[in-house]
Amino acid sequence: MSLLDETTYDRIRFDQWLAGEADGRGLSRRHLLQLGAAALAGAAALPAPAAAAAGPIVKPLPPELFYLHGTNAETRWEAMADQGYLTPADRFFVRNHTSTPTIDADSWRLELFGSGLHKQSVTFTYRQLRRLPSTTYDAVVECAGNGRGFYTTQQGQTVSGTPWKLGAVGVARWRGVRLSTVLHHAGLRHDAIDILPEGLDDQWTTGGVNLGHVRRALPVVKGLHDVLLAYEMNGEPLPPDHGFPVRVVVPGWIGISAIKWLGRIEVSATPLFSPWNTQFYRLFGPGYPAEGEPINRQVVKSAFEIGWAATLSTGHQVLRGRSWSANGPIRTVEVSTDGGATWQPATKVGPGPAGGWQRWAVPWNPVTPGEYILRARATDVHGVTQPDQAAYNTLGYLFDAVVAHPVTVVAVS
Ligand SMILES: Nc1nc2c(c(=O)[nH]1)N[C@H]1C(S)=C(S)[C@@H](COP(=O)(O)O)O[C@H]1N2
Ligand SMILES: [Mo]
Repeated sequence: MSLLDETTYDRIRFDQWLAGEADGRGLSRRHLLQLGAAALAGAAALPAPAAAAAGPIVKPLPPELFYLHGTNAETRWEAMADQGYLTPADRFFVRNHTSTPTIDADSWRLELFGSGLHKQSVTFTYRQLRRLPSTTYDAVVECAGNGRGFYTTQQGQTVSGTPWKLGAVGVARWRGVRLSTVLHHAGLRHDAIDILPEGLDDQWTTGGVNLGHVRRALPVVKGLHDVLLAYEMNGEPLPPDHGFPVRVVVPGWIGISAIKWLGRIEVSATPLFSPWNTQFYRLFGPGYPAEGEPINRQVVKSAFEIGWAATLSTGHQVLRGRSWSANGPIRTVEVSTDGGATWQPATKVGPGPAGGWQRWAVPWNPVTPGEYILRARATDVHGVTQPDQAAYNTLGYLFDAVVAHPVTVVAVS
């Protein structure tokens, strides 16, 4: 059992939290158990965000690149056609609990504090962070609710939360300083076990309860392993919507771990927890205990780089898409254009490293105009294949089923 594994970690901390050993900051067990019953009401009952003058998202959101969902913007998959391996920042999805804050890098400070440090508190300026040795890697950021809309539209089930199609995912090249470097500079005690990064965006209120700043705990072992405090995305300073001046990147873990607009990190010698561990990002519903199951790592998914219900032409063409898995690289992708009766293997395009995605292509030659359903089904290196049905949970996380993608084929005139 390794705390590097999100499920193991969550299970252990949750038990500690129930036993009163983990600091849940004001969350009561009674409150949590109500959630089992009320999970459906949870995210759906979000009050409209206080309208910031500039709107919740700063960057342009042209309708050909994004679907809008309240404070969030979803990448349209047709906007990934003809793009390279990385998702360009101008079309990367945005998931904001409230609004993108405006932060001045010169006056910004990162504060580390808590019982896991030798000193009471240590602060870093933006300049100081940028002077520390840097690391660059490519990593997926994917919302745990990506694909949620298909629980309803494809499986006829009621879920709460943003009804994303498959566009709440992106891969970027992140550059920054390793959290391990920052922790060592700050003076990490050997008995430190948990860290809790917290955002500088507004506190979040849901169901009439102010849950405070967006934050989610992770174990020090994961923090020392591969977590990055990123200040660049695809070779440019982080855009405001993606966490300027500094965000957390947690490879393999669900999107909520990647705290944007990082302001404070609690480092603790005792277990830490937040509502983003106990109340959200858990699996609730029939078949799950009242207190929910810890969420697993992200699941295997595939998407065509084609618009939803797009119009295509008869004749020779190439269908392109991407598949990804948090378990490791993608081994195979199969595509069906005939309602799942037959499947043909797709050809891999370019690299498909662990922690990223695999681009693929398959030729198609529809002769007859009409309505078609495209399906793509990936299998990862561990042999995990996308199922026909995703396992239902009320908050609609981890949709992994093969998606039935409708297109209309018209005759070329
Ligand atoms: N401070 C802060 N960090 C945050 C969030 C947020 O609302 N506030 N949203 C989280 C969620 S749920 C996801 S999926 C990712 C999305 O990252 P992106 O907006 O850069 O795509 O950021 C995470 N980090
Ligand atoms: Mo998310």
